[in-house]
Amino acid sequence: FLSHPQDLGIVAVGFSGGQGKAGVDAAPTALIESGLLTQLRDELGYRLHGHDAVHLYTDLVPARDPPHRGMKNPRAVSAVTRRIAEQVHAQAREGRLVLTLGGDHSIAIGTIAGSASAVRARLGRELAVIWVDAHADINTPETSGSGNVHGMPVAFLTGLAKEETEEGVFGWIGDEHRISVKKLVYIGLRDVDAAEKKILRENGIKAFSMFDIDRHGIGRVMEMALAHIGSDTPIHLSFDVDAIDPMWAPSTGTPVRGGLTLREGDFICESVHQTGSLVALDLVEVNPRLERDTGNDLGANETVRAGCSLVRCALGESLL
Ligand code: HAR
Ligand code: MN
Ligand code: MN
Ligand code: MN
Repeated sequence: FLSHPQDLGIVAVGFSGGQGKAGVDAAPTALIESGLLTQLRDELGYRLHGHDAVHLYTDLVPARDPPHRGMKNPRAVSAVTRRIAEQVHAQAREGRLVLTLGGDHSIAIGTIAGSASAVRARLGRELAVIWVDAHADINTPETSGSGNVHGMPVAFLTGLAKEETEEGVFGWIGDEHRISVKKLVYIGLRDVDAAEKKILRENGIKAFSMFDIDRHGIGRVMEMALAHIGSDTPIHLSFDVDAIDPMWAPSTGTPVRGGLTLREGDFICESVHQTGSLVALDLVEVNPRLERDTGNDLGANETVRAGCSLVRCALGESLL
């Protein structure tokens, strides 16, 4: 689906307003400083575009941003994700693979809106999404207990949550930006709110929890996940580092024990790469500050290292 498969559009996003913990905004710089982009260029042979800037979008954050439908920082998240959608769309329109380095998971409202609209415009196709996460991130503003928008992106992207009018805070999200619940697959779930379980059930959304991975093994789960999407469908992989067990990725805002091993995470990325259908990739929720501030530099570094490995695997490092 890519006209320039060796060209990689980079969108580095230091944004943390979708949740309450500072430090996730420092992830793109930490990932880049640990050598990720150099590796993609020198070892995997990608031509990089847009990699000169880490976007903080401070100009888009309003001084006053009171809750809207219970959402925290609604205008900031809306303005930033809208800008991200434009950036991702512009890269994807060129037929490039797009890599977004977050940032908290609210930014996926922008990345997926941007790649879904570009895939529609460029190929007339619907985008499939593989969402790898401990969490389902499918709360509506009304079902969310936290008000954190990083727990809601999938609801906005599938149209399960909407604004009444285009003037509403997230009113810029239109049909061209949305994905079908039928083309969405979850992997790694283990901390899903009761209201989210109801949403998954009622909409028949395909989800492979940690239970399914233990039962079938990650190999079979990936076969089933990719079969559900169907071959010959462009894929956006949105990878929340908290899907990986805190043993390897402790430096993240909402760690949940009992997660994927590092190898299972890499395997998911390798399997998606192998389809040849990957058009966009997000790596989110790396927060290098959390462990560092408690004196655990190792925990922060390991998390960054896990993130780099996932990205390289999705971009073909394991190919022989
Ligand atoms: N479900 C909870 C909420 O809505 C926690 C969501 C945590 N989300 C992330 N991203 N860390 O996956 O607030
Ligand atoms: Mn998430
Ligand atoms: Mn998560
Ligand atoms: Mn929970």
